[in-house]
Amino acid sequence: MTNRKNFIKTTTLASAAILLSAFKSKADKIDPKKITGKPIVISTWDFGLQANEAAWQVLKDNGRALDSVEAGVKITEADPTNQSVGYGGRPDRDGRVTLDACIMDEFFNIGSVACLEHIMHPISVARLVMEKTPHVMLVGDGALQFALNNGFMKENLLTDESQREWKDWLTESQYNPVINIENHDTIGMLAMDASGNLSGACTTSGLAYKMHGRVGDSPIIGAGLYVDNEIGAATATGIGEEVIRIVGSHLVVELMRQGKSPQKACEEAVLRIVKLINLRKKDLKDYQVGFLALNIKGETGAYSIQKGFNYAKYNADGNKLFDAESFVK
Ligand code: SD4
Repeated sequence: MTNRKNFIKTTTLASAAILLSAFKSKADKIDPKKITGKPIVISTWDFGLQANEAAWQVLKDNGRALDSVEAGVKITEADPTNQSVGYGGRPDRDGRVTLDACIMDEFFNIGSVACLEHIMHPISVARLVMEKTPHVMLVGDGALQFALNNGFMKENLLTDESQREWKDWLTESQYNPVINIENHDTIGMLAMDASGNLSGACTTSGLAYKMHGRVGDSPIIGAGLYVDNEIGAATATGIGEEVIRIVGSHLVVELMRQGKSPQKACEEAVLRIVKLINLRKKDLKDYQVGFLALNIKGETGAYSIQKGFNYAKYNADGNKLFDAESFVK
């Protein structure tokens, strides 16, 4: 007689097999040879152009999308002139540069770090969390210890320029992020490689002069980044609290699953945020959020609340910068 334990074991195995075959048969329907728009990489803001160059080096040699997004955003992380990502990032109100990053591949592998200090490449630590630990997210001291144990160097990430600006800010200590300026430098990058597989990466120092310990959307899988290899991928930039509220990148991917184009999906996610800002009786002019999306056909979309959001796209046509449409014209 089948006892309960065996029954559970058999039914669990059977459901796993059904799920796997459903997953496989759906994936089988997509013939990667028929995807014309690959390889492709897109990333947020104008410095995405430079990051795309590094990502493209990997993609053009038939490299993996995962390797391309890591290589791409590392360029931005190491750039001291970019004051919202990695080295040179604006500090929190205590003068500490704390970094958030996450990465996701075509197998739903995910890794993330938040509130990580002193490490130039949080994206690579996030990848290591994904590949070497049973966890998906490490934060603060734990993330730093993990990085140091794995050979990352402890560095001072606060540049003279960012320190000077922070000291100026301290004289008034007004916490009013200036849209498109103090919160406009996060890099979110999405790529599809020559095999038709998707990956994404997102990395930031977060909002300038945030409270110590504040974590935004960028390291939160589903909020700042989401990738579903059968559907597409999305990433976000702007005020992370608003993105988290609607689990934005996951929402964009789910809208694409329902048949929306990447453009329509980004627009609908932005409209959702606008609706909630109005519902909470906040002033829309204080908010900027932008979404960027890529589907498995290689189509892209981008939309933001305010004007000023742009993104870089590198495909067979070259590496170009595009202005996103916005809700406020
Ligand atoms: C955050 N979303 O920490 C990030 C900031 C950002 O472009 O995207 N800036 O909320």
